[in-house]
Amino acid sequence: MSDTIFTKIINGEIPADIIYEDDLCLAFRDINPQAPVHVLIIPKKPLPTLNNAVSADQELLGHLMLVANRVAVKEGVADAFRLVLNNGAGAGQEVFHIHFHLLAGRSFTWPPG
Ligand code: DGP
Repeated sequence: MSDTIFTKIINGEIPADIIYEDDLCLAFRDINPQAPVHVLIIPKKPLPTLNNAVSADQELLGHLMLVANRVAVKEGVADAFRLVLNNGAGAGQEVFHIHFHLLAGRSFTWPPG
């Protein structure tokens, strides 16, 4: 399978506004923000969808959520943010490399569109 745009960002082949990085993951600003704060948190491991995750990924997936909270604190939005994972094209997934959207800085409605 060819590299997604996110693998290219991980490899430094295309630029991104990276605000957090560690051995397991990366967080950078979404190119098409849907809220004043819109950050993507991605694992460095190229899992296409949550369907591809296995038990061995449990720690990694939990780590992504803890990093999302750390980013929210850093961005000053820890009191109110939305964390979204679109799984599959039917749910709006466009980049097939697992990512959480961290959205904050405006009010949100429920259910989401
Ligand atoms: P999703 O629809 O859940 O697969 O979200 C993919 C997100 O990725 C979408 O909000 C736009 C963002 N995105 C796509 N290409 C790039 C890129 O090259 N750089 C950055 N920073 N974000 C991108």
